[in-house]
Amino acid sequence: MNTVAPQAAYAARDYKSDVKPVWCPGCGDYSVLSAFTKAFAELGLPPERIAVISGIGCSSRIPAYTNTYGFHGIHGRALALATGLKVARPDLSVFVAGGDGDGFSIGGNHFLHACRRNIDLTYVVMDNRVYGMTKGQPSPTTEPDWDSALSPGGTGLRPFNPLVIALASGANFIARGFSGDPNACAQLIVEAARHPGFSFVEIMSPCVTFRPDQRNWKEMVHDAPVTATADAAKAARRLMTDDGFNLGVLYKGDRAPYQPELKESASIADLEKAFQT
Ligand SMILES: Cc1ncc(C[n+]2csc(CCOP(=O)(O)OP(=O)(O)O)c2C)c(N)n1
Ligand code: SF4
Repeated sequence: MNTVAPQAAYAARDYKSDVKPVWCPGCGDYSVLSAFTKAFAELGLPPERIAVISGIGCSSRIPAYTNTYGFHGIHGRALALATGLKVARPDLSVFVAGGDGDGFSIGGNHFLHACRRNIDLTYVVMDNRVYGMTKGQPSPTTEPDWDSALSPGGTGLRPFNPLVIALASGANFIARGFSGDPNACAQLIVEAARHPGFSFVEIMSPCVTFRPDQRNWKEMVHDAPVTATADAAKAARRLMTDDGFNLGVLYKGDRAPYQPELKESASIADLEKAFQT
């Protein structure tokens, strides 16, 4: 990551905006916001050297609540925006935040290619296995038997395993956290940001309104019994048999990040002229 030398000591509060979050009381995303600001303080980055980019969803509101640069973009396009920004401004530390619907449904294709490109970005998905903002539709990570008014009897569909897909697509760092432990999540974000290339952190963040059953996650999560591996085949075997509740850094690859050389681009007027001929 293109971090700059810390110029002053920062506290987590220095990265909080004065916009009050509108999440439901008890939503896991409050803790993820706190994890982000703690991580920024630990990284010692001046707010103006950070950009937080998101799509649309409850979780995608994060940029409004941080006082770094930010862009609350369009649904499923956070990684496309962040890729363009990082390529144009490699001096910025670019963080991407969003939900499982944003990242794996409408944004699924961008997720695959962001992993494949391995640009130096830190992508944090607040996975609540539901579309919270639009009132409870199943997402790609929803359990097949989750019965709800909008999916009576469950979808019956096999859920997506984002960590396995990230690994197969080329992500260079893969971790899972739980919002119930914001300090541990902050550490994962710090480690992800320091690791070169595309880092993917899934944070299990309960939607207490549409998935009150997820309050049980605090009893189900546990530290991964193994330390992170750099061996993709070994990581694949572990992730394929993962119970979905293992927390920690699960894969740390050594692929060199992609950073295209910046070239002087043609002006719009020149491009228009070229198209007309
Ligand atoms: C192009 C487009 N399609 C659909 C929507 C409606 N929409 C807004 S947020 C959302 C899903 C949000 O779910 P998720 O990303 O899981 O975030 P959460 O709200 O659970 O944090 C959808 C379908 C939209 N805003 N734009
Ligand atoms: S609907 Fe769910 S995800 Fe959205 S703010 Fe409420 S608890 Fe959080």
